[in-house]
Amino acid sequence: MTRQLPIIAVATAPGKAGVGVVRISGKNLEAITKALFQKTLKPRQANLLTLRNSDGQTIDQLIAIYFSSPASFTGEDVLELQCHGGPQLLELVMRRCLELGKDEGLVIAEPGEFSLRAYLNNKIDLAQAEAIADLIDAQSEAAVRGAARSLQGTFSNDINALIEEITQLRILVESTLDFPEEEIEFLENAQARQRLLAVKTKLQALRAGAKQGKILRDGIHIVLAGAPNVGKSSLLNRLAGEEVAIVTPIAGTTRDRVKESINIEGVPIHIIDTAGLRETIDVLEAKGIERSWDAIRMADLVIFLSDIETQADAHNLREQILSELSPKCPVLDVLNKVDLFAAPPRIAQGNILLISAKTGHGVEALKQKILQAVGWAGPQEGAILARSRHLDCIERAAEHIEKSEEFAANGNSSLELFAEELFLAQNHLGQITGKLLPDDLLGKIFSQFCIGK
Ligand SMILES: Nc1nc2c(ncn2[C@@H]2O[C@H](COP(=O)(O)OP(=O)(O)OP(=O)(O)O)[C@@H](O)[C@H]2O)c(=O)[nH]1
Ligand SMILES: [Mg+2]
Repeated sequence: MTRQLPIIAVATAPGKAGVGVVRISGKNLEAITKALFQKTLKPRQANLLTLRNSDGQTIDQLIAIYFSSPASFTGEDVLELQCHGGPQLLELVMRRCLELGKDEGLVIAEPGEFSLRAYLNNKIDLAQAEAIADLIDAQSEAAVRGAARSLQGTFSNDINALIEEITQLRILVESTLDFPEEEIEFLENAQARQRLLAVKTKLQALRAGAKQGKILRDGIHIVLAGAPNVGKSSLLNRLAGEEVAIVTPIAGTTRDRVKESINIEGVPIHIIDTAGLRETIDVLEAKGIERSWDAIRMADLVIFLSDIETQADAHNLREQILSELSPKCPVLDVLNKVDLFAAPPRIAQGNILLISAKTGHGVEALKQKILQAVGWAGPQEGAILARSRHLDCIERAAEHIEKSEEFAANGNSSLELFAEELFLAQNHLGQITGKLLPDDLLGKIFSQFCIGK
């Protein structure tokens, strides 16, 4: 993946557009530029130029901008060609560039290779490179803002500051180890205790922020589950604001899973409507129900829907669902069809939500409950976008800090173990920004990017 050859790719999305950008990056692009336009270009200036094929015929009139290393996105020389945005035209431009860049070894970029080069040349760190991909994929305004903040380095700066704090603590330990004759207990050293506390507090704040950031990036996978005919598909349609699933009075209408994504307060919510759960001899329906169970097992949150008129039958089914779920997965109990009653009936259990998929009654409250159940803390000043990878690293770091605290409390005999745990915590944090990340993992992360990024 870390080739030294110059690379080329279309940087804009496939399809027709006013403008399409072709980007070339390499150690030295002067020769390629000269071959394309018969001249060298002053860096950072827009040049209106004509690209011609081998017969001298015009391929396109375009704007070319040359960025000299290291002042470019990748840190290498970059030539950006702003062409007209037709897929065929861009194909011709690419082909001509490859032809004229052949002697220089110009090749088509691999997915994520521009960002990888930016990372390897220290233009951005790994969390920032990931933020570029996340910014492009962002599904809501809040996600765009979060990704932009991560890209600007807000998240990385917090990580680096924490790594620095741990370094300071390690320096303190090392100096204590160097002077064993000074028989003060390490944690009695007020500075050490204070520093450890500061590290813990910061780590907690980072973890909370990353958790929110992960929800904002990945969203929540919700499964609508329940007996046939309770109104699961009607609820999906209500939440989606359109008729995505078929609704009929026949029990067993939904056979396959129906998926729809919406967003609530900027949080992406991926909803799966499933086949109603019941014993059946219908082979097709049984297949659908099997898929319902698969979806339930994978859910971040299950909405267990019952019909207010037949709710008494639902108890066993609910127990069965609970037995299939991980204990971490919340279940929201919802009773549908309250519109069948002139006045909303009194419900004995406090935590059950009453709704009507038909009239929309209670659906806004349900949306709020959904966000609450998955721990969404609402829009936050300075929120970032985060990935599970980041959260894993933070949680591992937190485990090591916790262990370190135990060792430190054991007195000076365990101080070396204390220092070791600090070192491990630092390592995990360093993996977020890419320091100390194994190469294979690096390749894996960048290969998930699209070509041209
Ligand atoms: N009065 C009333 N009827 C509803 C409501 N929600 C759904 N229904 C009706 O209940 C019937 C079943 O609705 P669906 O949404 O298909 O139910 P389902 O749970 O998806 O059913 P299956 O796909 O068979 O499992 C339809 O006739 C709906 O019109 C509601 O809030 N009030
Ligand atoms: Mg249905």
